[in-house]
Amino acid sequence: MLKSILFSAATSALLLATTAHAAAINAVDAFVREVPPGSPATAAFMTLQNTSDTPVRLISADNELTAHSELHNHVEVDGVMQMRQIEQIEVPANGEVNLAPGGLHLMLIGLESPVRKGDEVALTLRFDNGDTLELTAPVRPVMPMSH
Ligand SMILES: [Cu+2]
Repeated sequence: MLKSILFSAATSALLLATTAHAAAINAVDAFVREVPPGSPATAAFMTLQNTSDTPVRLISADNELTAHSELHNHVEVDGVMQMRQIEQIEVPANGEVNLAPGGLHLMLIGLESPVRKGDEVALTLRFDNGDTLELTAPVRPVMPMSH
């Protein structure tokens, strides 16, 4: 009996040790753009910070509001800013990348209910080093964008 208790305690300690590795990526100042009722999509913005010595890439995301989340950037085409879906967003080693209105962003596509200031949206970010980051972003109004 004692032996099995000791064994299970040791197993638990081992599990804790393996899951408690330091995450390389932090997300700060995350927020989701307030959009008028009926909008088909909104966007999430944040600063991703990498505290490790190797670049880490954001490769996919989920959000609690819509079935689809896409990584987007803005590019200028013939003097007009357009959104483009991109494969990944790199966070440089010991550096950071800004997801901000008019630039990189996480697109939340397929809204079925309004997104209002004061709401909070749970986001899950997945990185190419195997890390997953869960965060909650408050909804805020943003100055009008080109899309
Ligand atoms: Cu977009």
